[in-house]
Amino acid sequence: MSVQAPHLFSSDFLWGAATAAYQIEGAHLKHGKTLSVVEKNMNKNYADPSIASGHYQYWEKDIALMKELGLKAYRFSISWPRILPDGRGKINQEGVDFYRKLINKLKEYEIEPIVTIYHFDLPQCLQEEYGGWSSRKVIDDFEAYCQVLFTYFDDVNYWLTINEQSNMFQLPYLMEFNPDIPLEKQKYEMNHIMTLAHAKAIHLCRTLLPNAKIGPALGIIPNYPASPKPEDTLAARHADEMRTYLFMDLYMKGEYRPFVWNYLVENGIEPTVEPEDMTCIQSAKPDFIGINYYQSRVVKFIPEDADKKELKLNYDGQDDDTQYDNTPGLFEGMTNPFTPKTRWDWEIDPIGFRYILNELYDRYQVPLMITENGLGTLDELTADKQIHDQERIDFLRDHIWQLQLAIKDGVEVWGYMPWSFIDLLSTSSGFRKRYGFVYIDRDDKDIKTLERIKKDSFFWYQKVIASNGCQL
Ligand code: BGP
Repeated sequence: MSVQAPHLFSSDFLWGAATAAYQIEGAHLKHGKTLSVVEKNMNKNYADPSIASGHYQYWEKDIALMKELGLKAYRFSISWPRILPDGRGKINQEGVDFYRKLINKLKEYEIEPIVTIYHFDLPQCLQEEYGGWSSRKVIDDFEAYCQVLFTYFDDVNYWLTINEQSNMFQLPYLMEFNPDIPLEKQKYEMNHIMTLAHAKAIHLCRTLLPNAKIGPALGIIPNYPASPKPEDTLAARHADEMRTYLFMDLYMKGEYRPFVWNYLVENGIEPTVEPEDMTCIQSAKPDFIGINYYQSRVVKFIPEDADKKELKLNYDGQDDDTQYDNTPGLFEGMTNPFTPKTRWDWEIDPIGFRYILNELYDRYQVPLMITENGLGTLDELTADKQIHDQERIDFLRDHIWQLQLAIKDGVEVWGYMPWSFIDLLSTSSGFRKRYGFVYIDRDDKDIKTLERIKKDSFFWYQKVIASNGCQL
C-alpha cells in the first residue's frame, strides 16, 4: 500500500542514497591501497573489509542499479589510503582512476556525485608516524589530500568534508587514542584539530573550485528529557550542547559554546587553541550541513560521582548489551518508553527528525542535506530470491513524511541520501545488520556469490523518486 503525499519537494530535490568506501569497496590492501585506522580496528567477529560488498569489482553493476532505481544523487566516500597509500606524497594512479571511472559513469547517468572526503579512514601509516588526529601534522596532510581530490575531481559539485566528527570521539574503533594521555583531554584536542582540517578543506575548495558546494556531515541525535523534572530538562539541554551544538557552533559560527568551553576548562580538558585557529575556522562557513539521522535519545541527570562508562568496541546491540552515552555531572542516556526500537535497540523516531531539522535550521539558517537515514536490521532471502523488507519501507516512509513536514515548516533541504544504497559492512555490526535497497548475497563468514538482489524497498523507493516524493 502506498500513501499519497502533498507536493512539497522541489523539482531539483536530490533523491539519493549513500555509502562509504571501507564499507563497500573491498580490495582493502590491493591495487595500491594501504590499511586505514577504521579497517584495522573493526570487530574481528564480523566480516573483514577485504571484500566488503565487492564494489571495487562490481562498481559498474552497482551504478547500473542506481540508474534503474532512478537516483538523482549518490553519496560515496573516497578512501584516503587508496589515493595516497603513504598518507601523503606519491599518488596511487590506480586509485585515482577508480574514482574517475565511477564519477564519469555517474555523470553519464545524470546522477549527481556527492563526495565525502573523510569517512573514518585515516591512513594507518599516519597513525603510526605521528599519532593521527592527535597531531597538528595531520592538518597539512589532510589539506594536501584535499588538493589532490579537488584537482583530479574538479567536476564534482558537492563535497562533504568530514563524516560524523560528533560521533568519532564516542566510538573507539573510529579513532585511536594514546593510553598515556587522559582520554577526555585527547578527545577535545583531536576535535579541535579535526575542525581546523575541515576549515582548511573549505578554504581550499573556495580557491580551487569556487562553484562547488561544501559542508560537513554530522551525526545528530536530539535529546529529550526523561521527565519534566528541571534536572532532566537541563540534562537534555546539556547533552545537546556537548553532542551537537559544540560541533554546529564551531562549523557555523567559528566559536566554542560558552557552556562547553567552561565545562572543558573546569575539567582541565580544553584543547590548545593557537592564535590564528579561530579566525581560520570562523572564515570557513559551510554552504550546507549534512545531517545523519537515525534516532533520538532520552537523557536523565546523573551526578558528578556517578561512574563514567566508555562505549565498548564489541557492541552489537543485543539485549542486555545496550549501551547509553554517559557524562557524570551532566547526563546519561536511557530507553524511551514511547518509541519503538530497531533490532539493535535504536529508537525509531520520525517525529524527532522533523523536530531536529527545525531546530537546526532555526539556529543556523543554512540549507540542510540529509546525508544518512535508514534502518539496520536482519533481512531474509526467501527461497525464490526475494527480500520482503516492509519494516525498512515503513521506516523510510515515516521519515520522508516528517521530512516533507519539516520542509512545509520552512526548513530548506537540498536532498535525501538514505543509508544505504547496497548492503554493506555495518561499522558496528558487520554484515548481519543490513541497510541497503539492494541485498548482497554474503554473510559475515561466507563470501557466497556477492550477487546483487533488489529488495522490496528498492521498488518502493523507485516510485518515491519517480513521483518526486508524492507516492509514499
Ligand atoms: C553512521 C556512519 C555510517 C554507518 C551508519 C550506521 O554513523 O556514518 O558509516 O555505519 O552510521 O551505523 P552502523 O553501521 O554502526 O549500524
